[in-house]
Amino acid sequence: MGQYHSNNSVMACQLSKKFKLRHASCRLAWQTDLVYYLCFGDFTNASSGYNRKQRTFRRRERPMKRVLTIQDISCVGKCSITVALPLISAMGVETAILPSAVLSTHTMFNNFTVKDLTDQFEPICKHWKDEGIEFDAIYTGYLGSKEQMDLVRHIFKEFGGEDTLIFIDPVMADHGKLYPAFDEAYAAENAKLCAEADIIVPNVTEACFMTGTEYREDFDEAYVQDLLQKLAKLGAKTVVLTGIGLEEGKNGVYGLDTVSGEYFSYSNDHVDASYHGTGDVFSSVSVGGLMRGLSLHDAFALAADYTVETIRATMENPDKPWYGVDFETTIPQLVQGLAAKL
Ligand code: PXL
Repeated sequence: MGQYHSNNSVMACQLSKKFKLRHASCRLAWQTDLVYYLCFGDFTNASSGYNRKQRTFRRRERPMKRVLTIQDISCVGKCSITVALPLISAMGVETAILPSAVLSTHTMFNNFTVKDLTDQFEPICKHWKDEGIEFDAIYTGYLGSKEQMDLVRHIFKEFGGEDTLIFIDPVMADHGKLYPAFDEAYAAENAKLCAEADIIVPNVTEACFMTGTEYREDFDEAYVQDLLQKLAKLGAKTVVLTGIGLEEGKNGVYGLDTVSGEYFSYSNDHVDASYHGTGDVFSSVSVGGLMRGLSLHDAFALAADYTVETIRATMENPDKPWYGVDFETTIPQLVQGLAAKL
């Protein structure tokens, strides 16, 4: 597992210069915040600091939240980072990326190429540490290997303070099957990683693989609640199942707050179409909403509504894309939907 040592001897002579620079930039940031406060009477999205210990969102005085998302870059295919970056940014949240791999396309295409970037995690994170960079949330999606998950766990420790939201989408399977790159051992590792999270958002297939539960297409509320209880035992604080339709023609999320023991749910119309990357759309909007200070319920509702709206828009596209959704056309609605909930 990688360690992030800082090479103090090499850097010693530059430290005082660096400190002065950083001090100056902090002062500038503080002054910018103050000017903003005096002009608008509030900080842009200052109410969304997430306190891990107290599990509350408290006021923080950073005018724009910064999310780190760790997942692959699929150059073509509209998933992972190419979805997270535009959507979270459009929601007014800075989006930093740590690419886990570069693929020519996502893995539903044939003959895709892959360049694993695990060896870049350590130097990139070391540089961030040296620069004093912090994150308000760390959001992980599709990862490539157990080794990467170990490094991600380390990143949670290094960059995940009390106020940092850890949001894990354990992307690895759908419709009862693991994606081509993964096996059951990978699912077991994903289950261990989920123990570190504040919020996890598996679909039913992923939840079944992580908890050793038999997968069912046709399920009822008792099955969903049982699955949530098993997920809760993995250790995350809030566990949310996506793709849950308990009523005819409905689809949505069903979650459990493991501290209060309360279940919650939200559903929208079921749209009879399946596209890659819709889970990434849902997770990205949820993270963006939480960073903008929305409650869990409002963030998930916004994400569910936006995902349905985007699937509908995609179905209207005469080109009939099969590999990803046309989120580009619905970004204005996302921004409006967010504004209505703020
Ligand atoms: O959207 C999930 C996803 C992310 N990244 C890659 C994928 C997939 C789903 O197939 O292949 C590389």
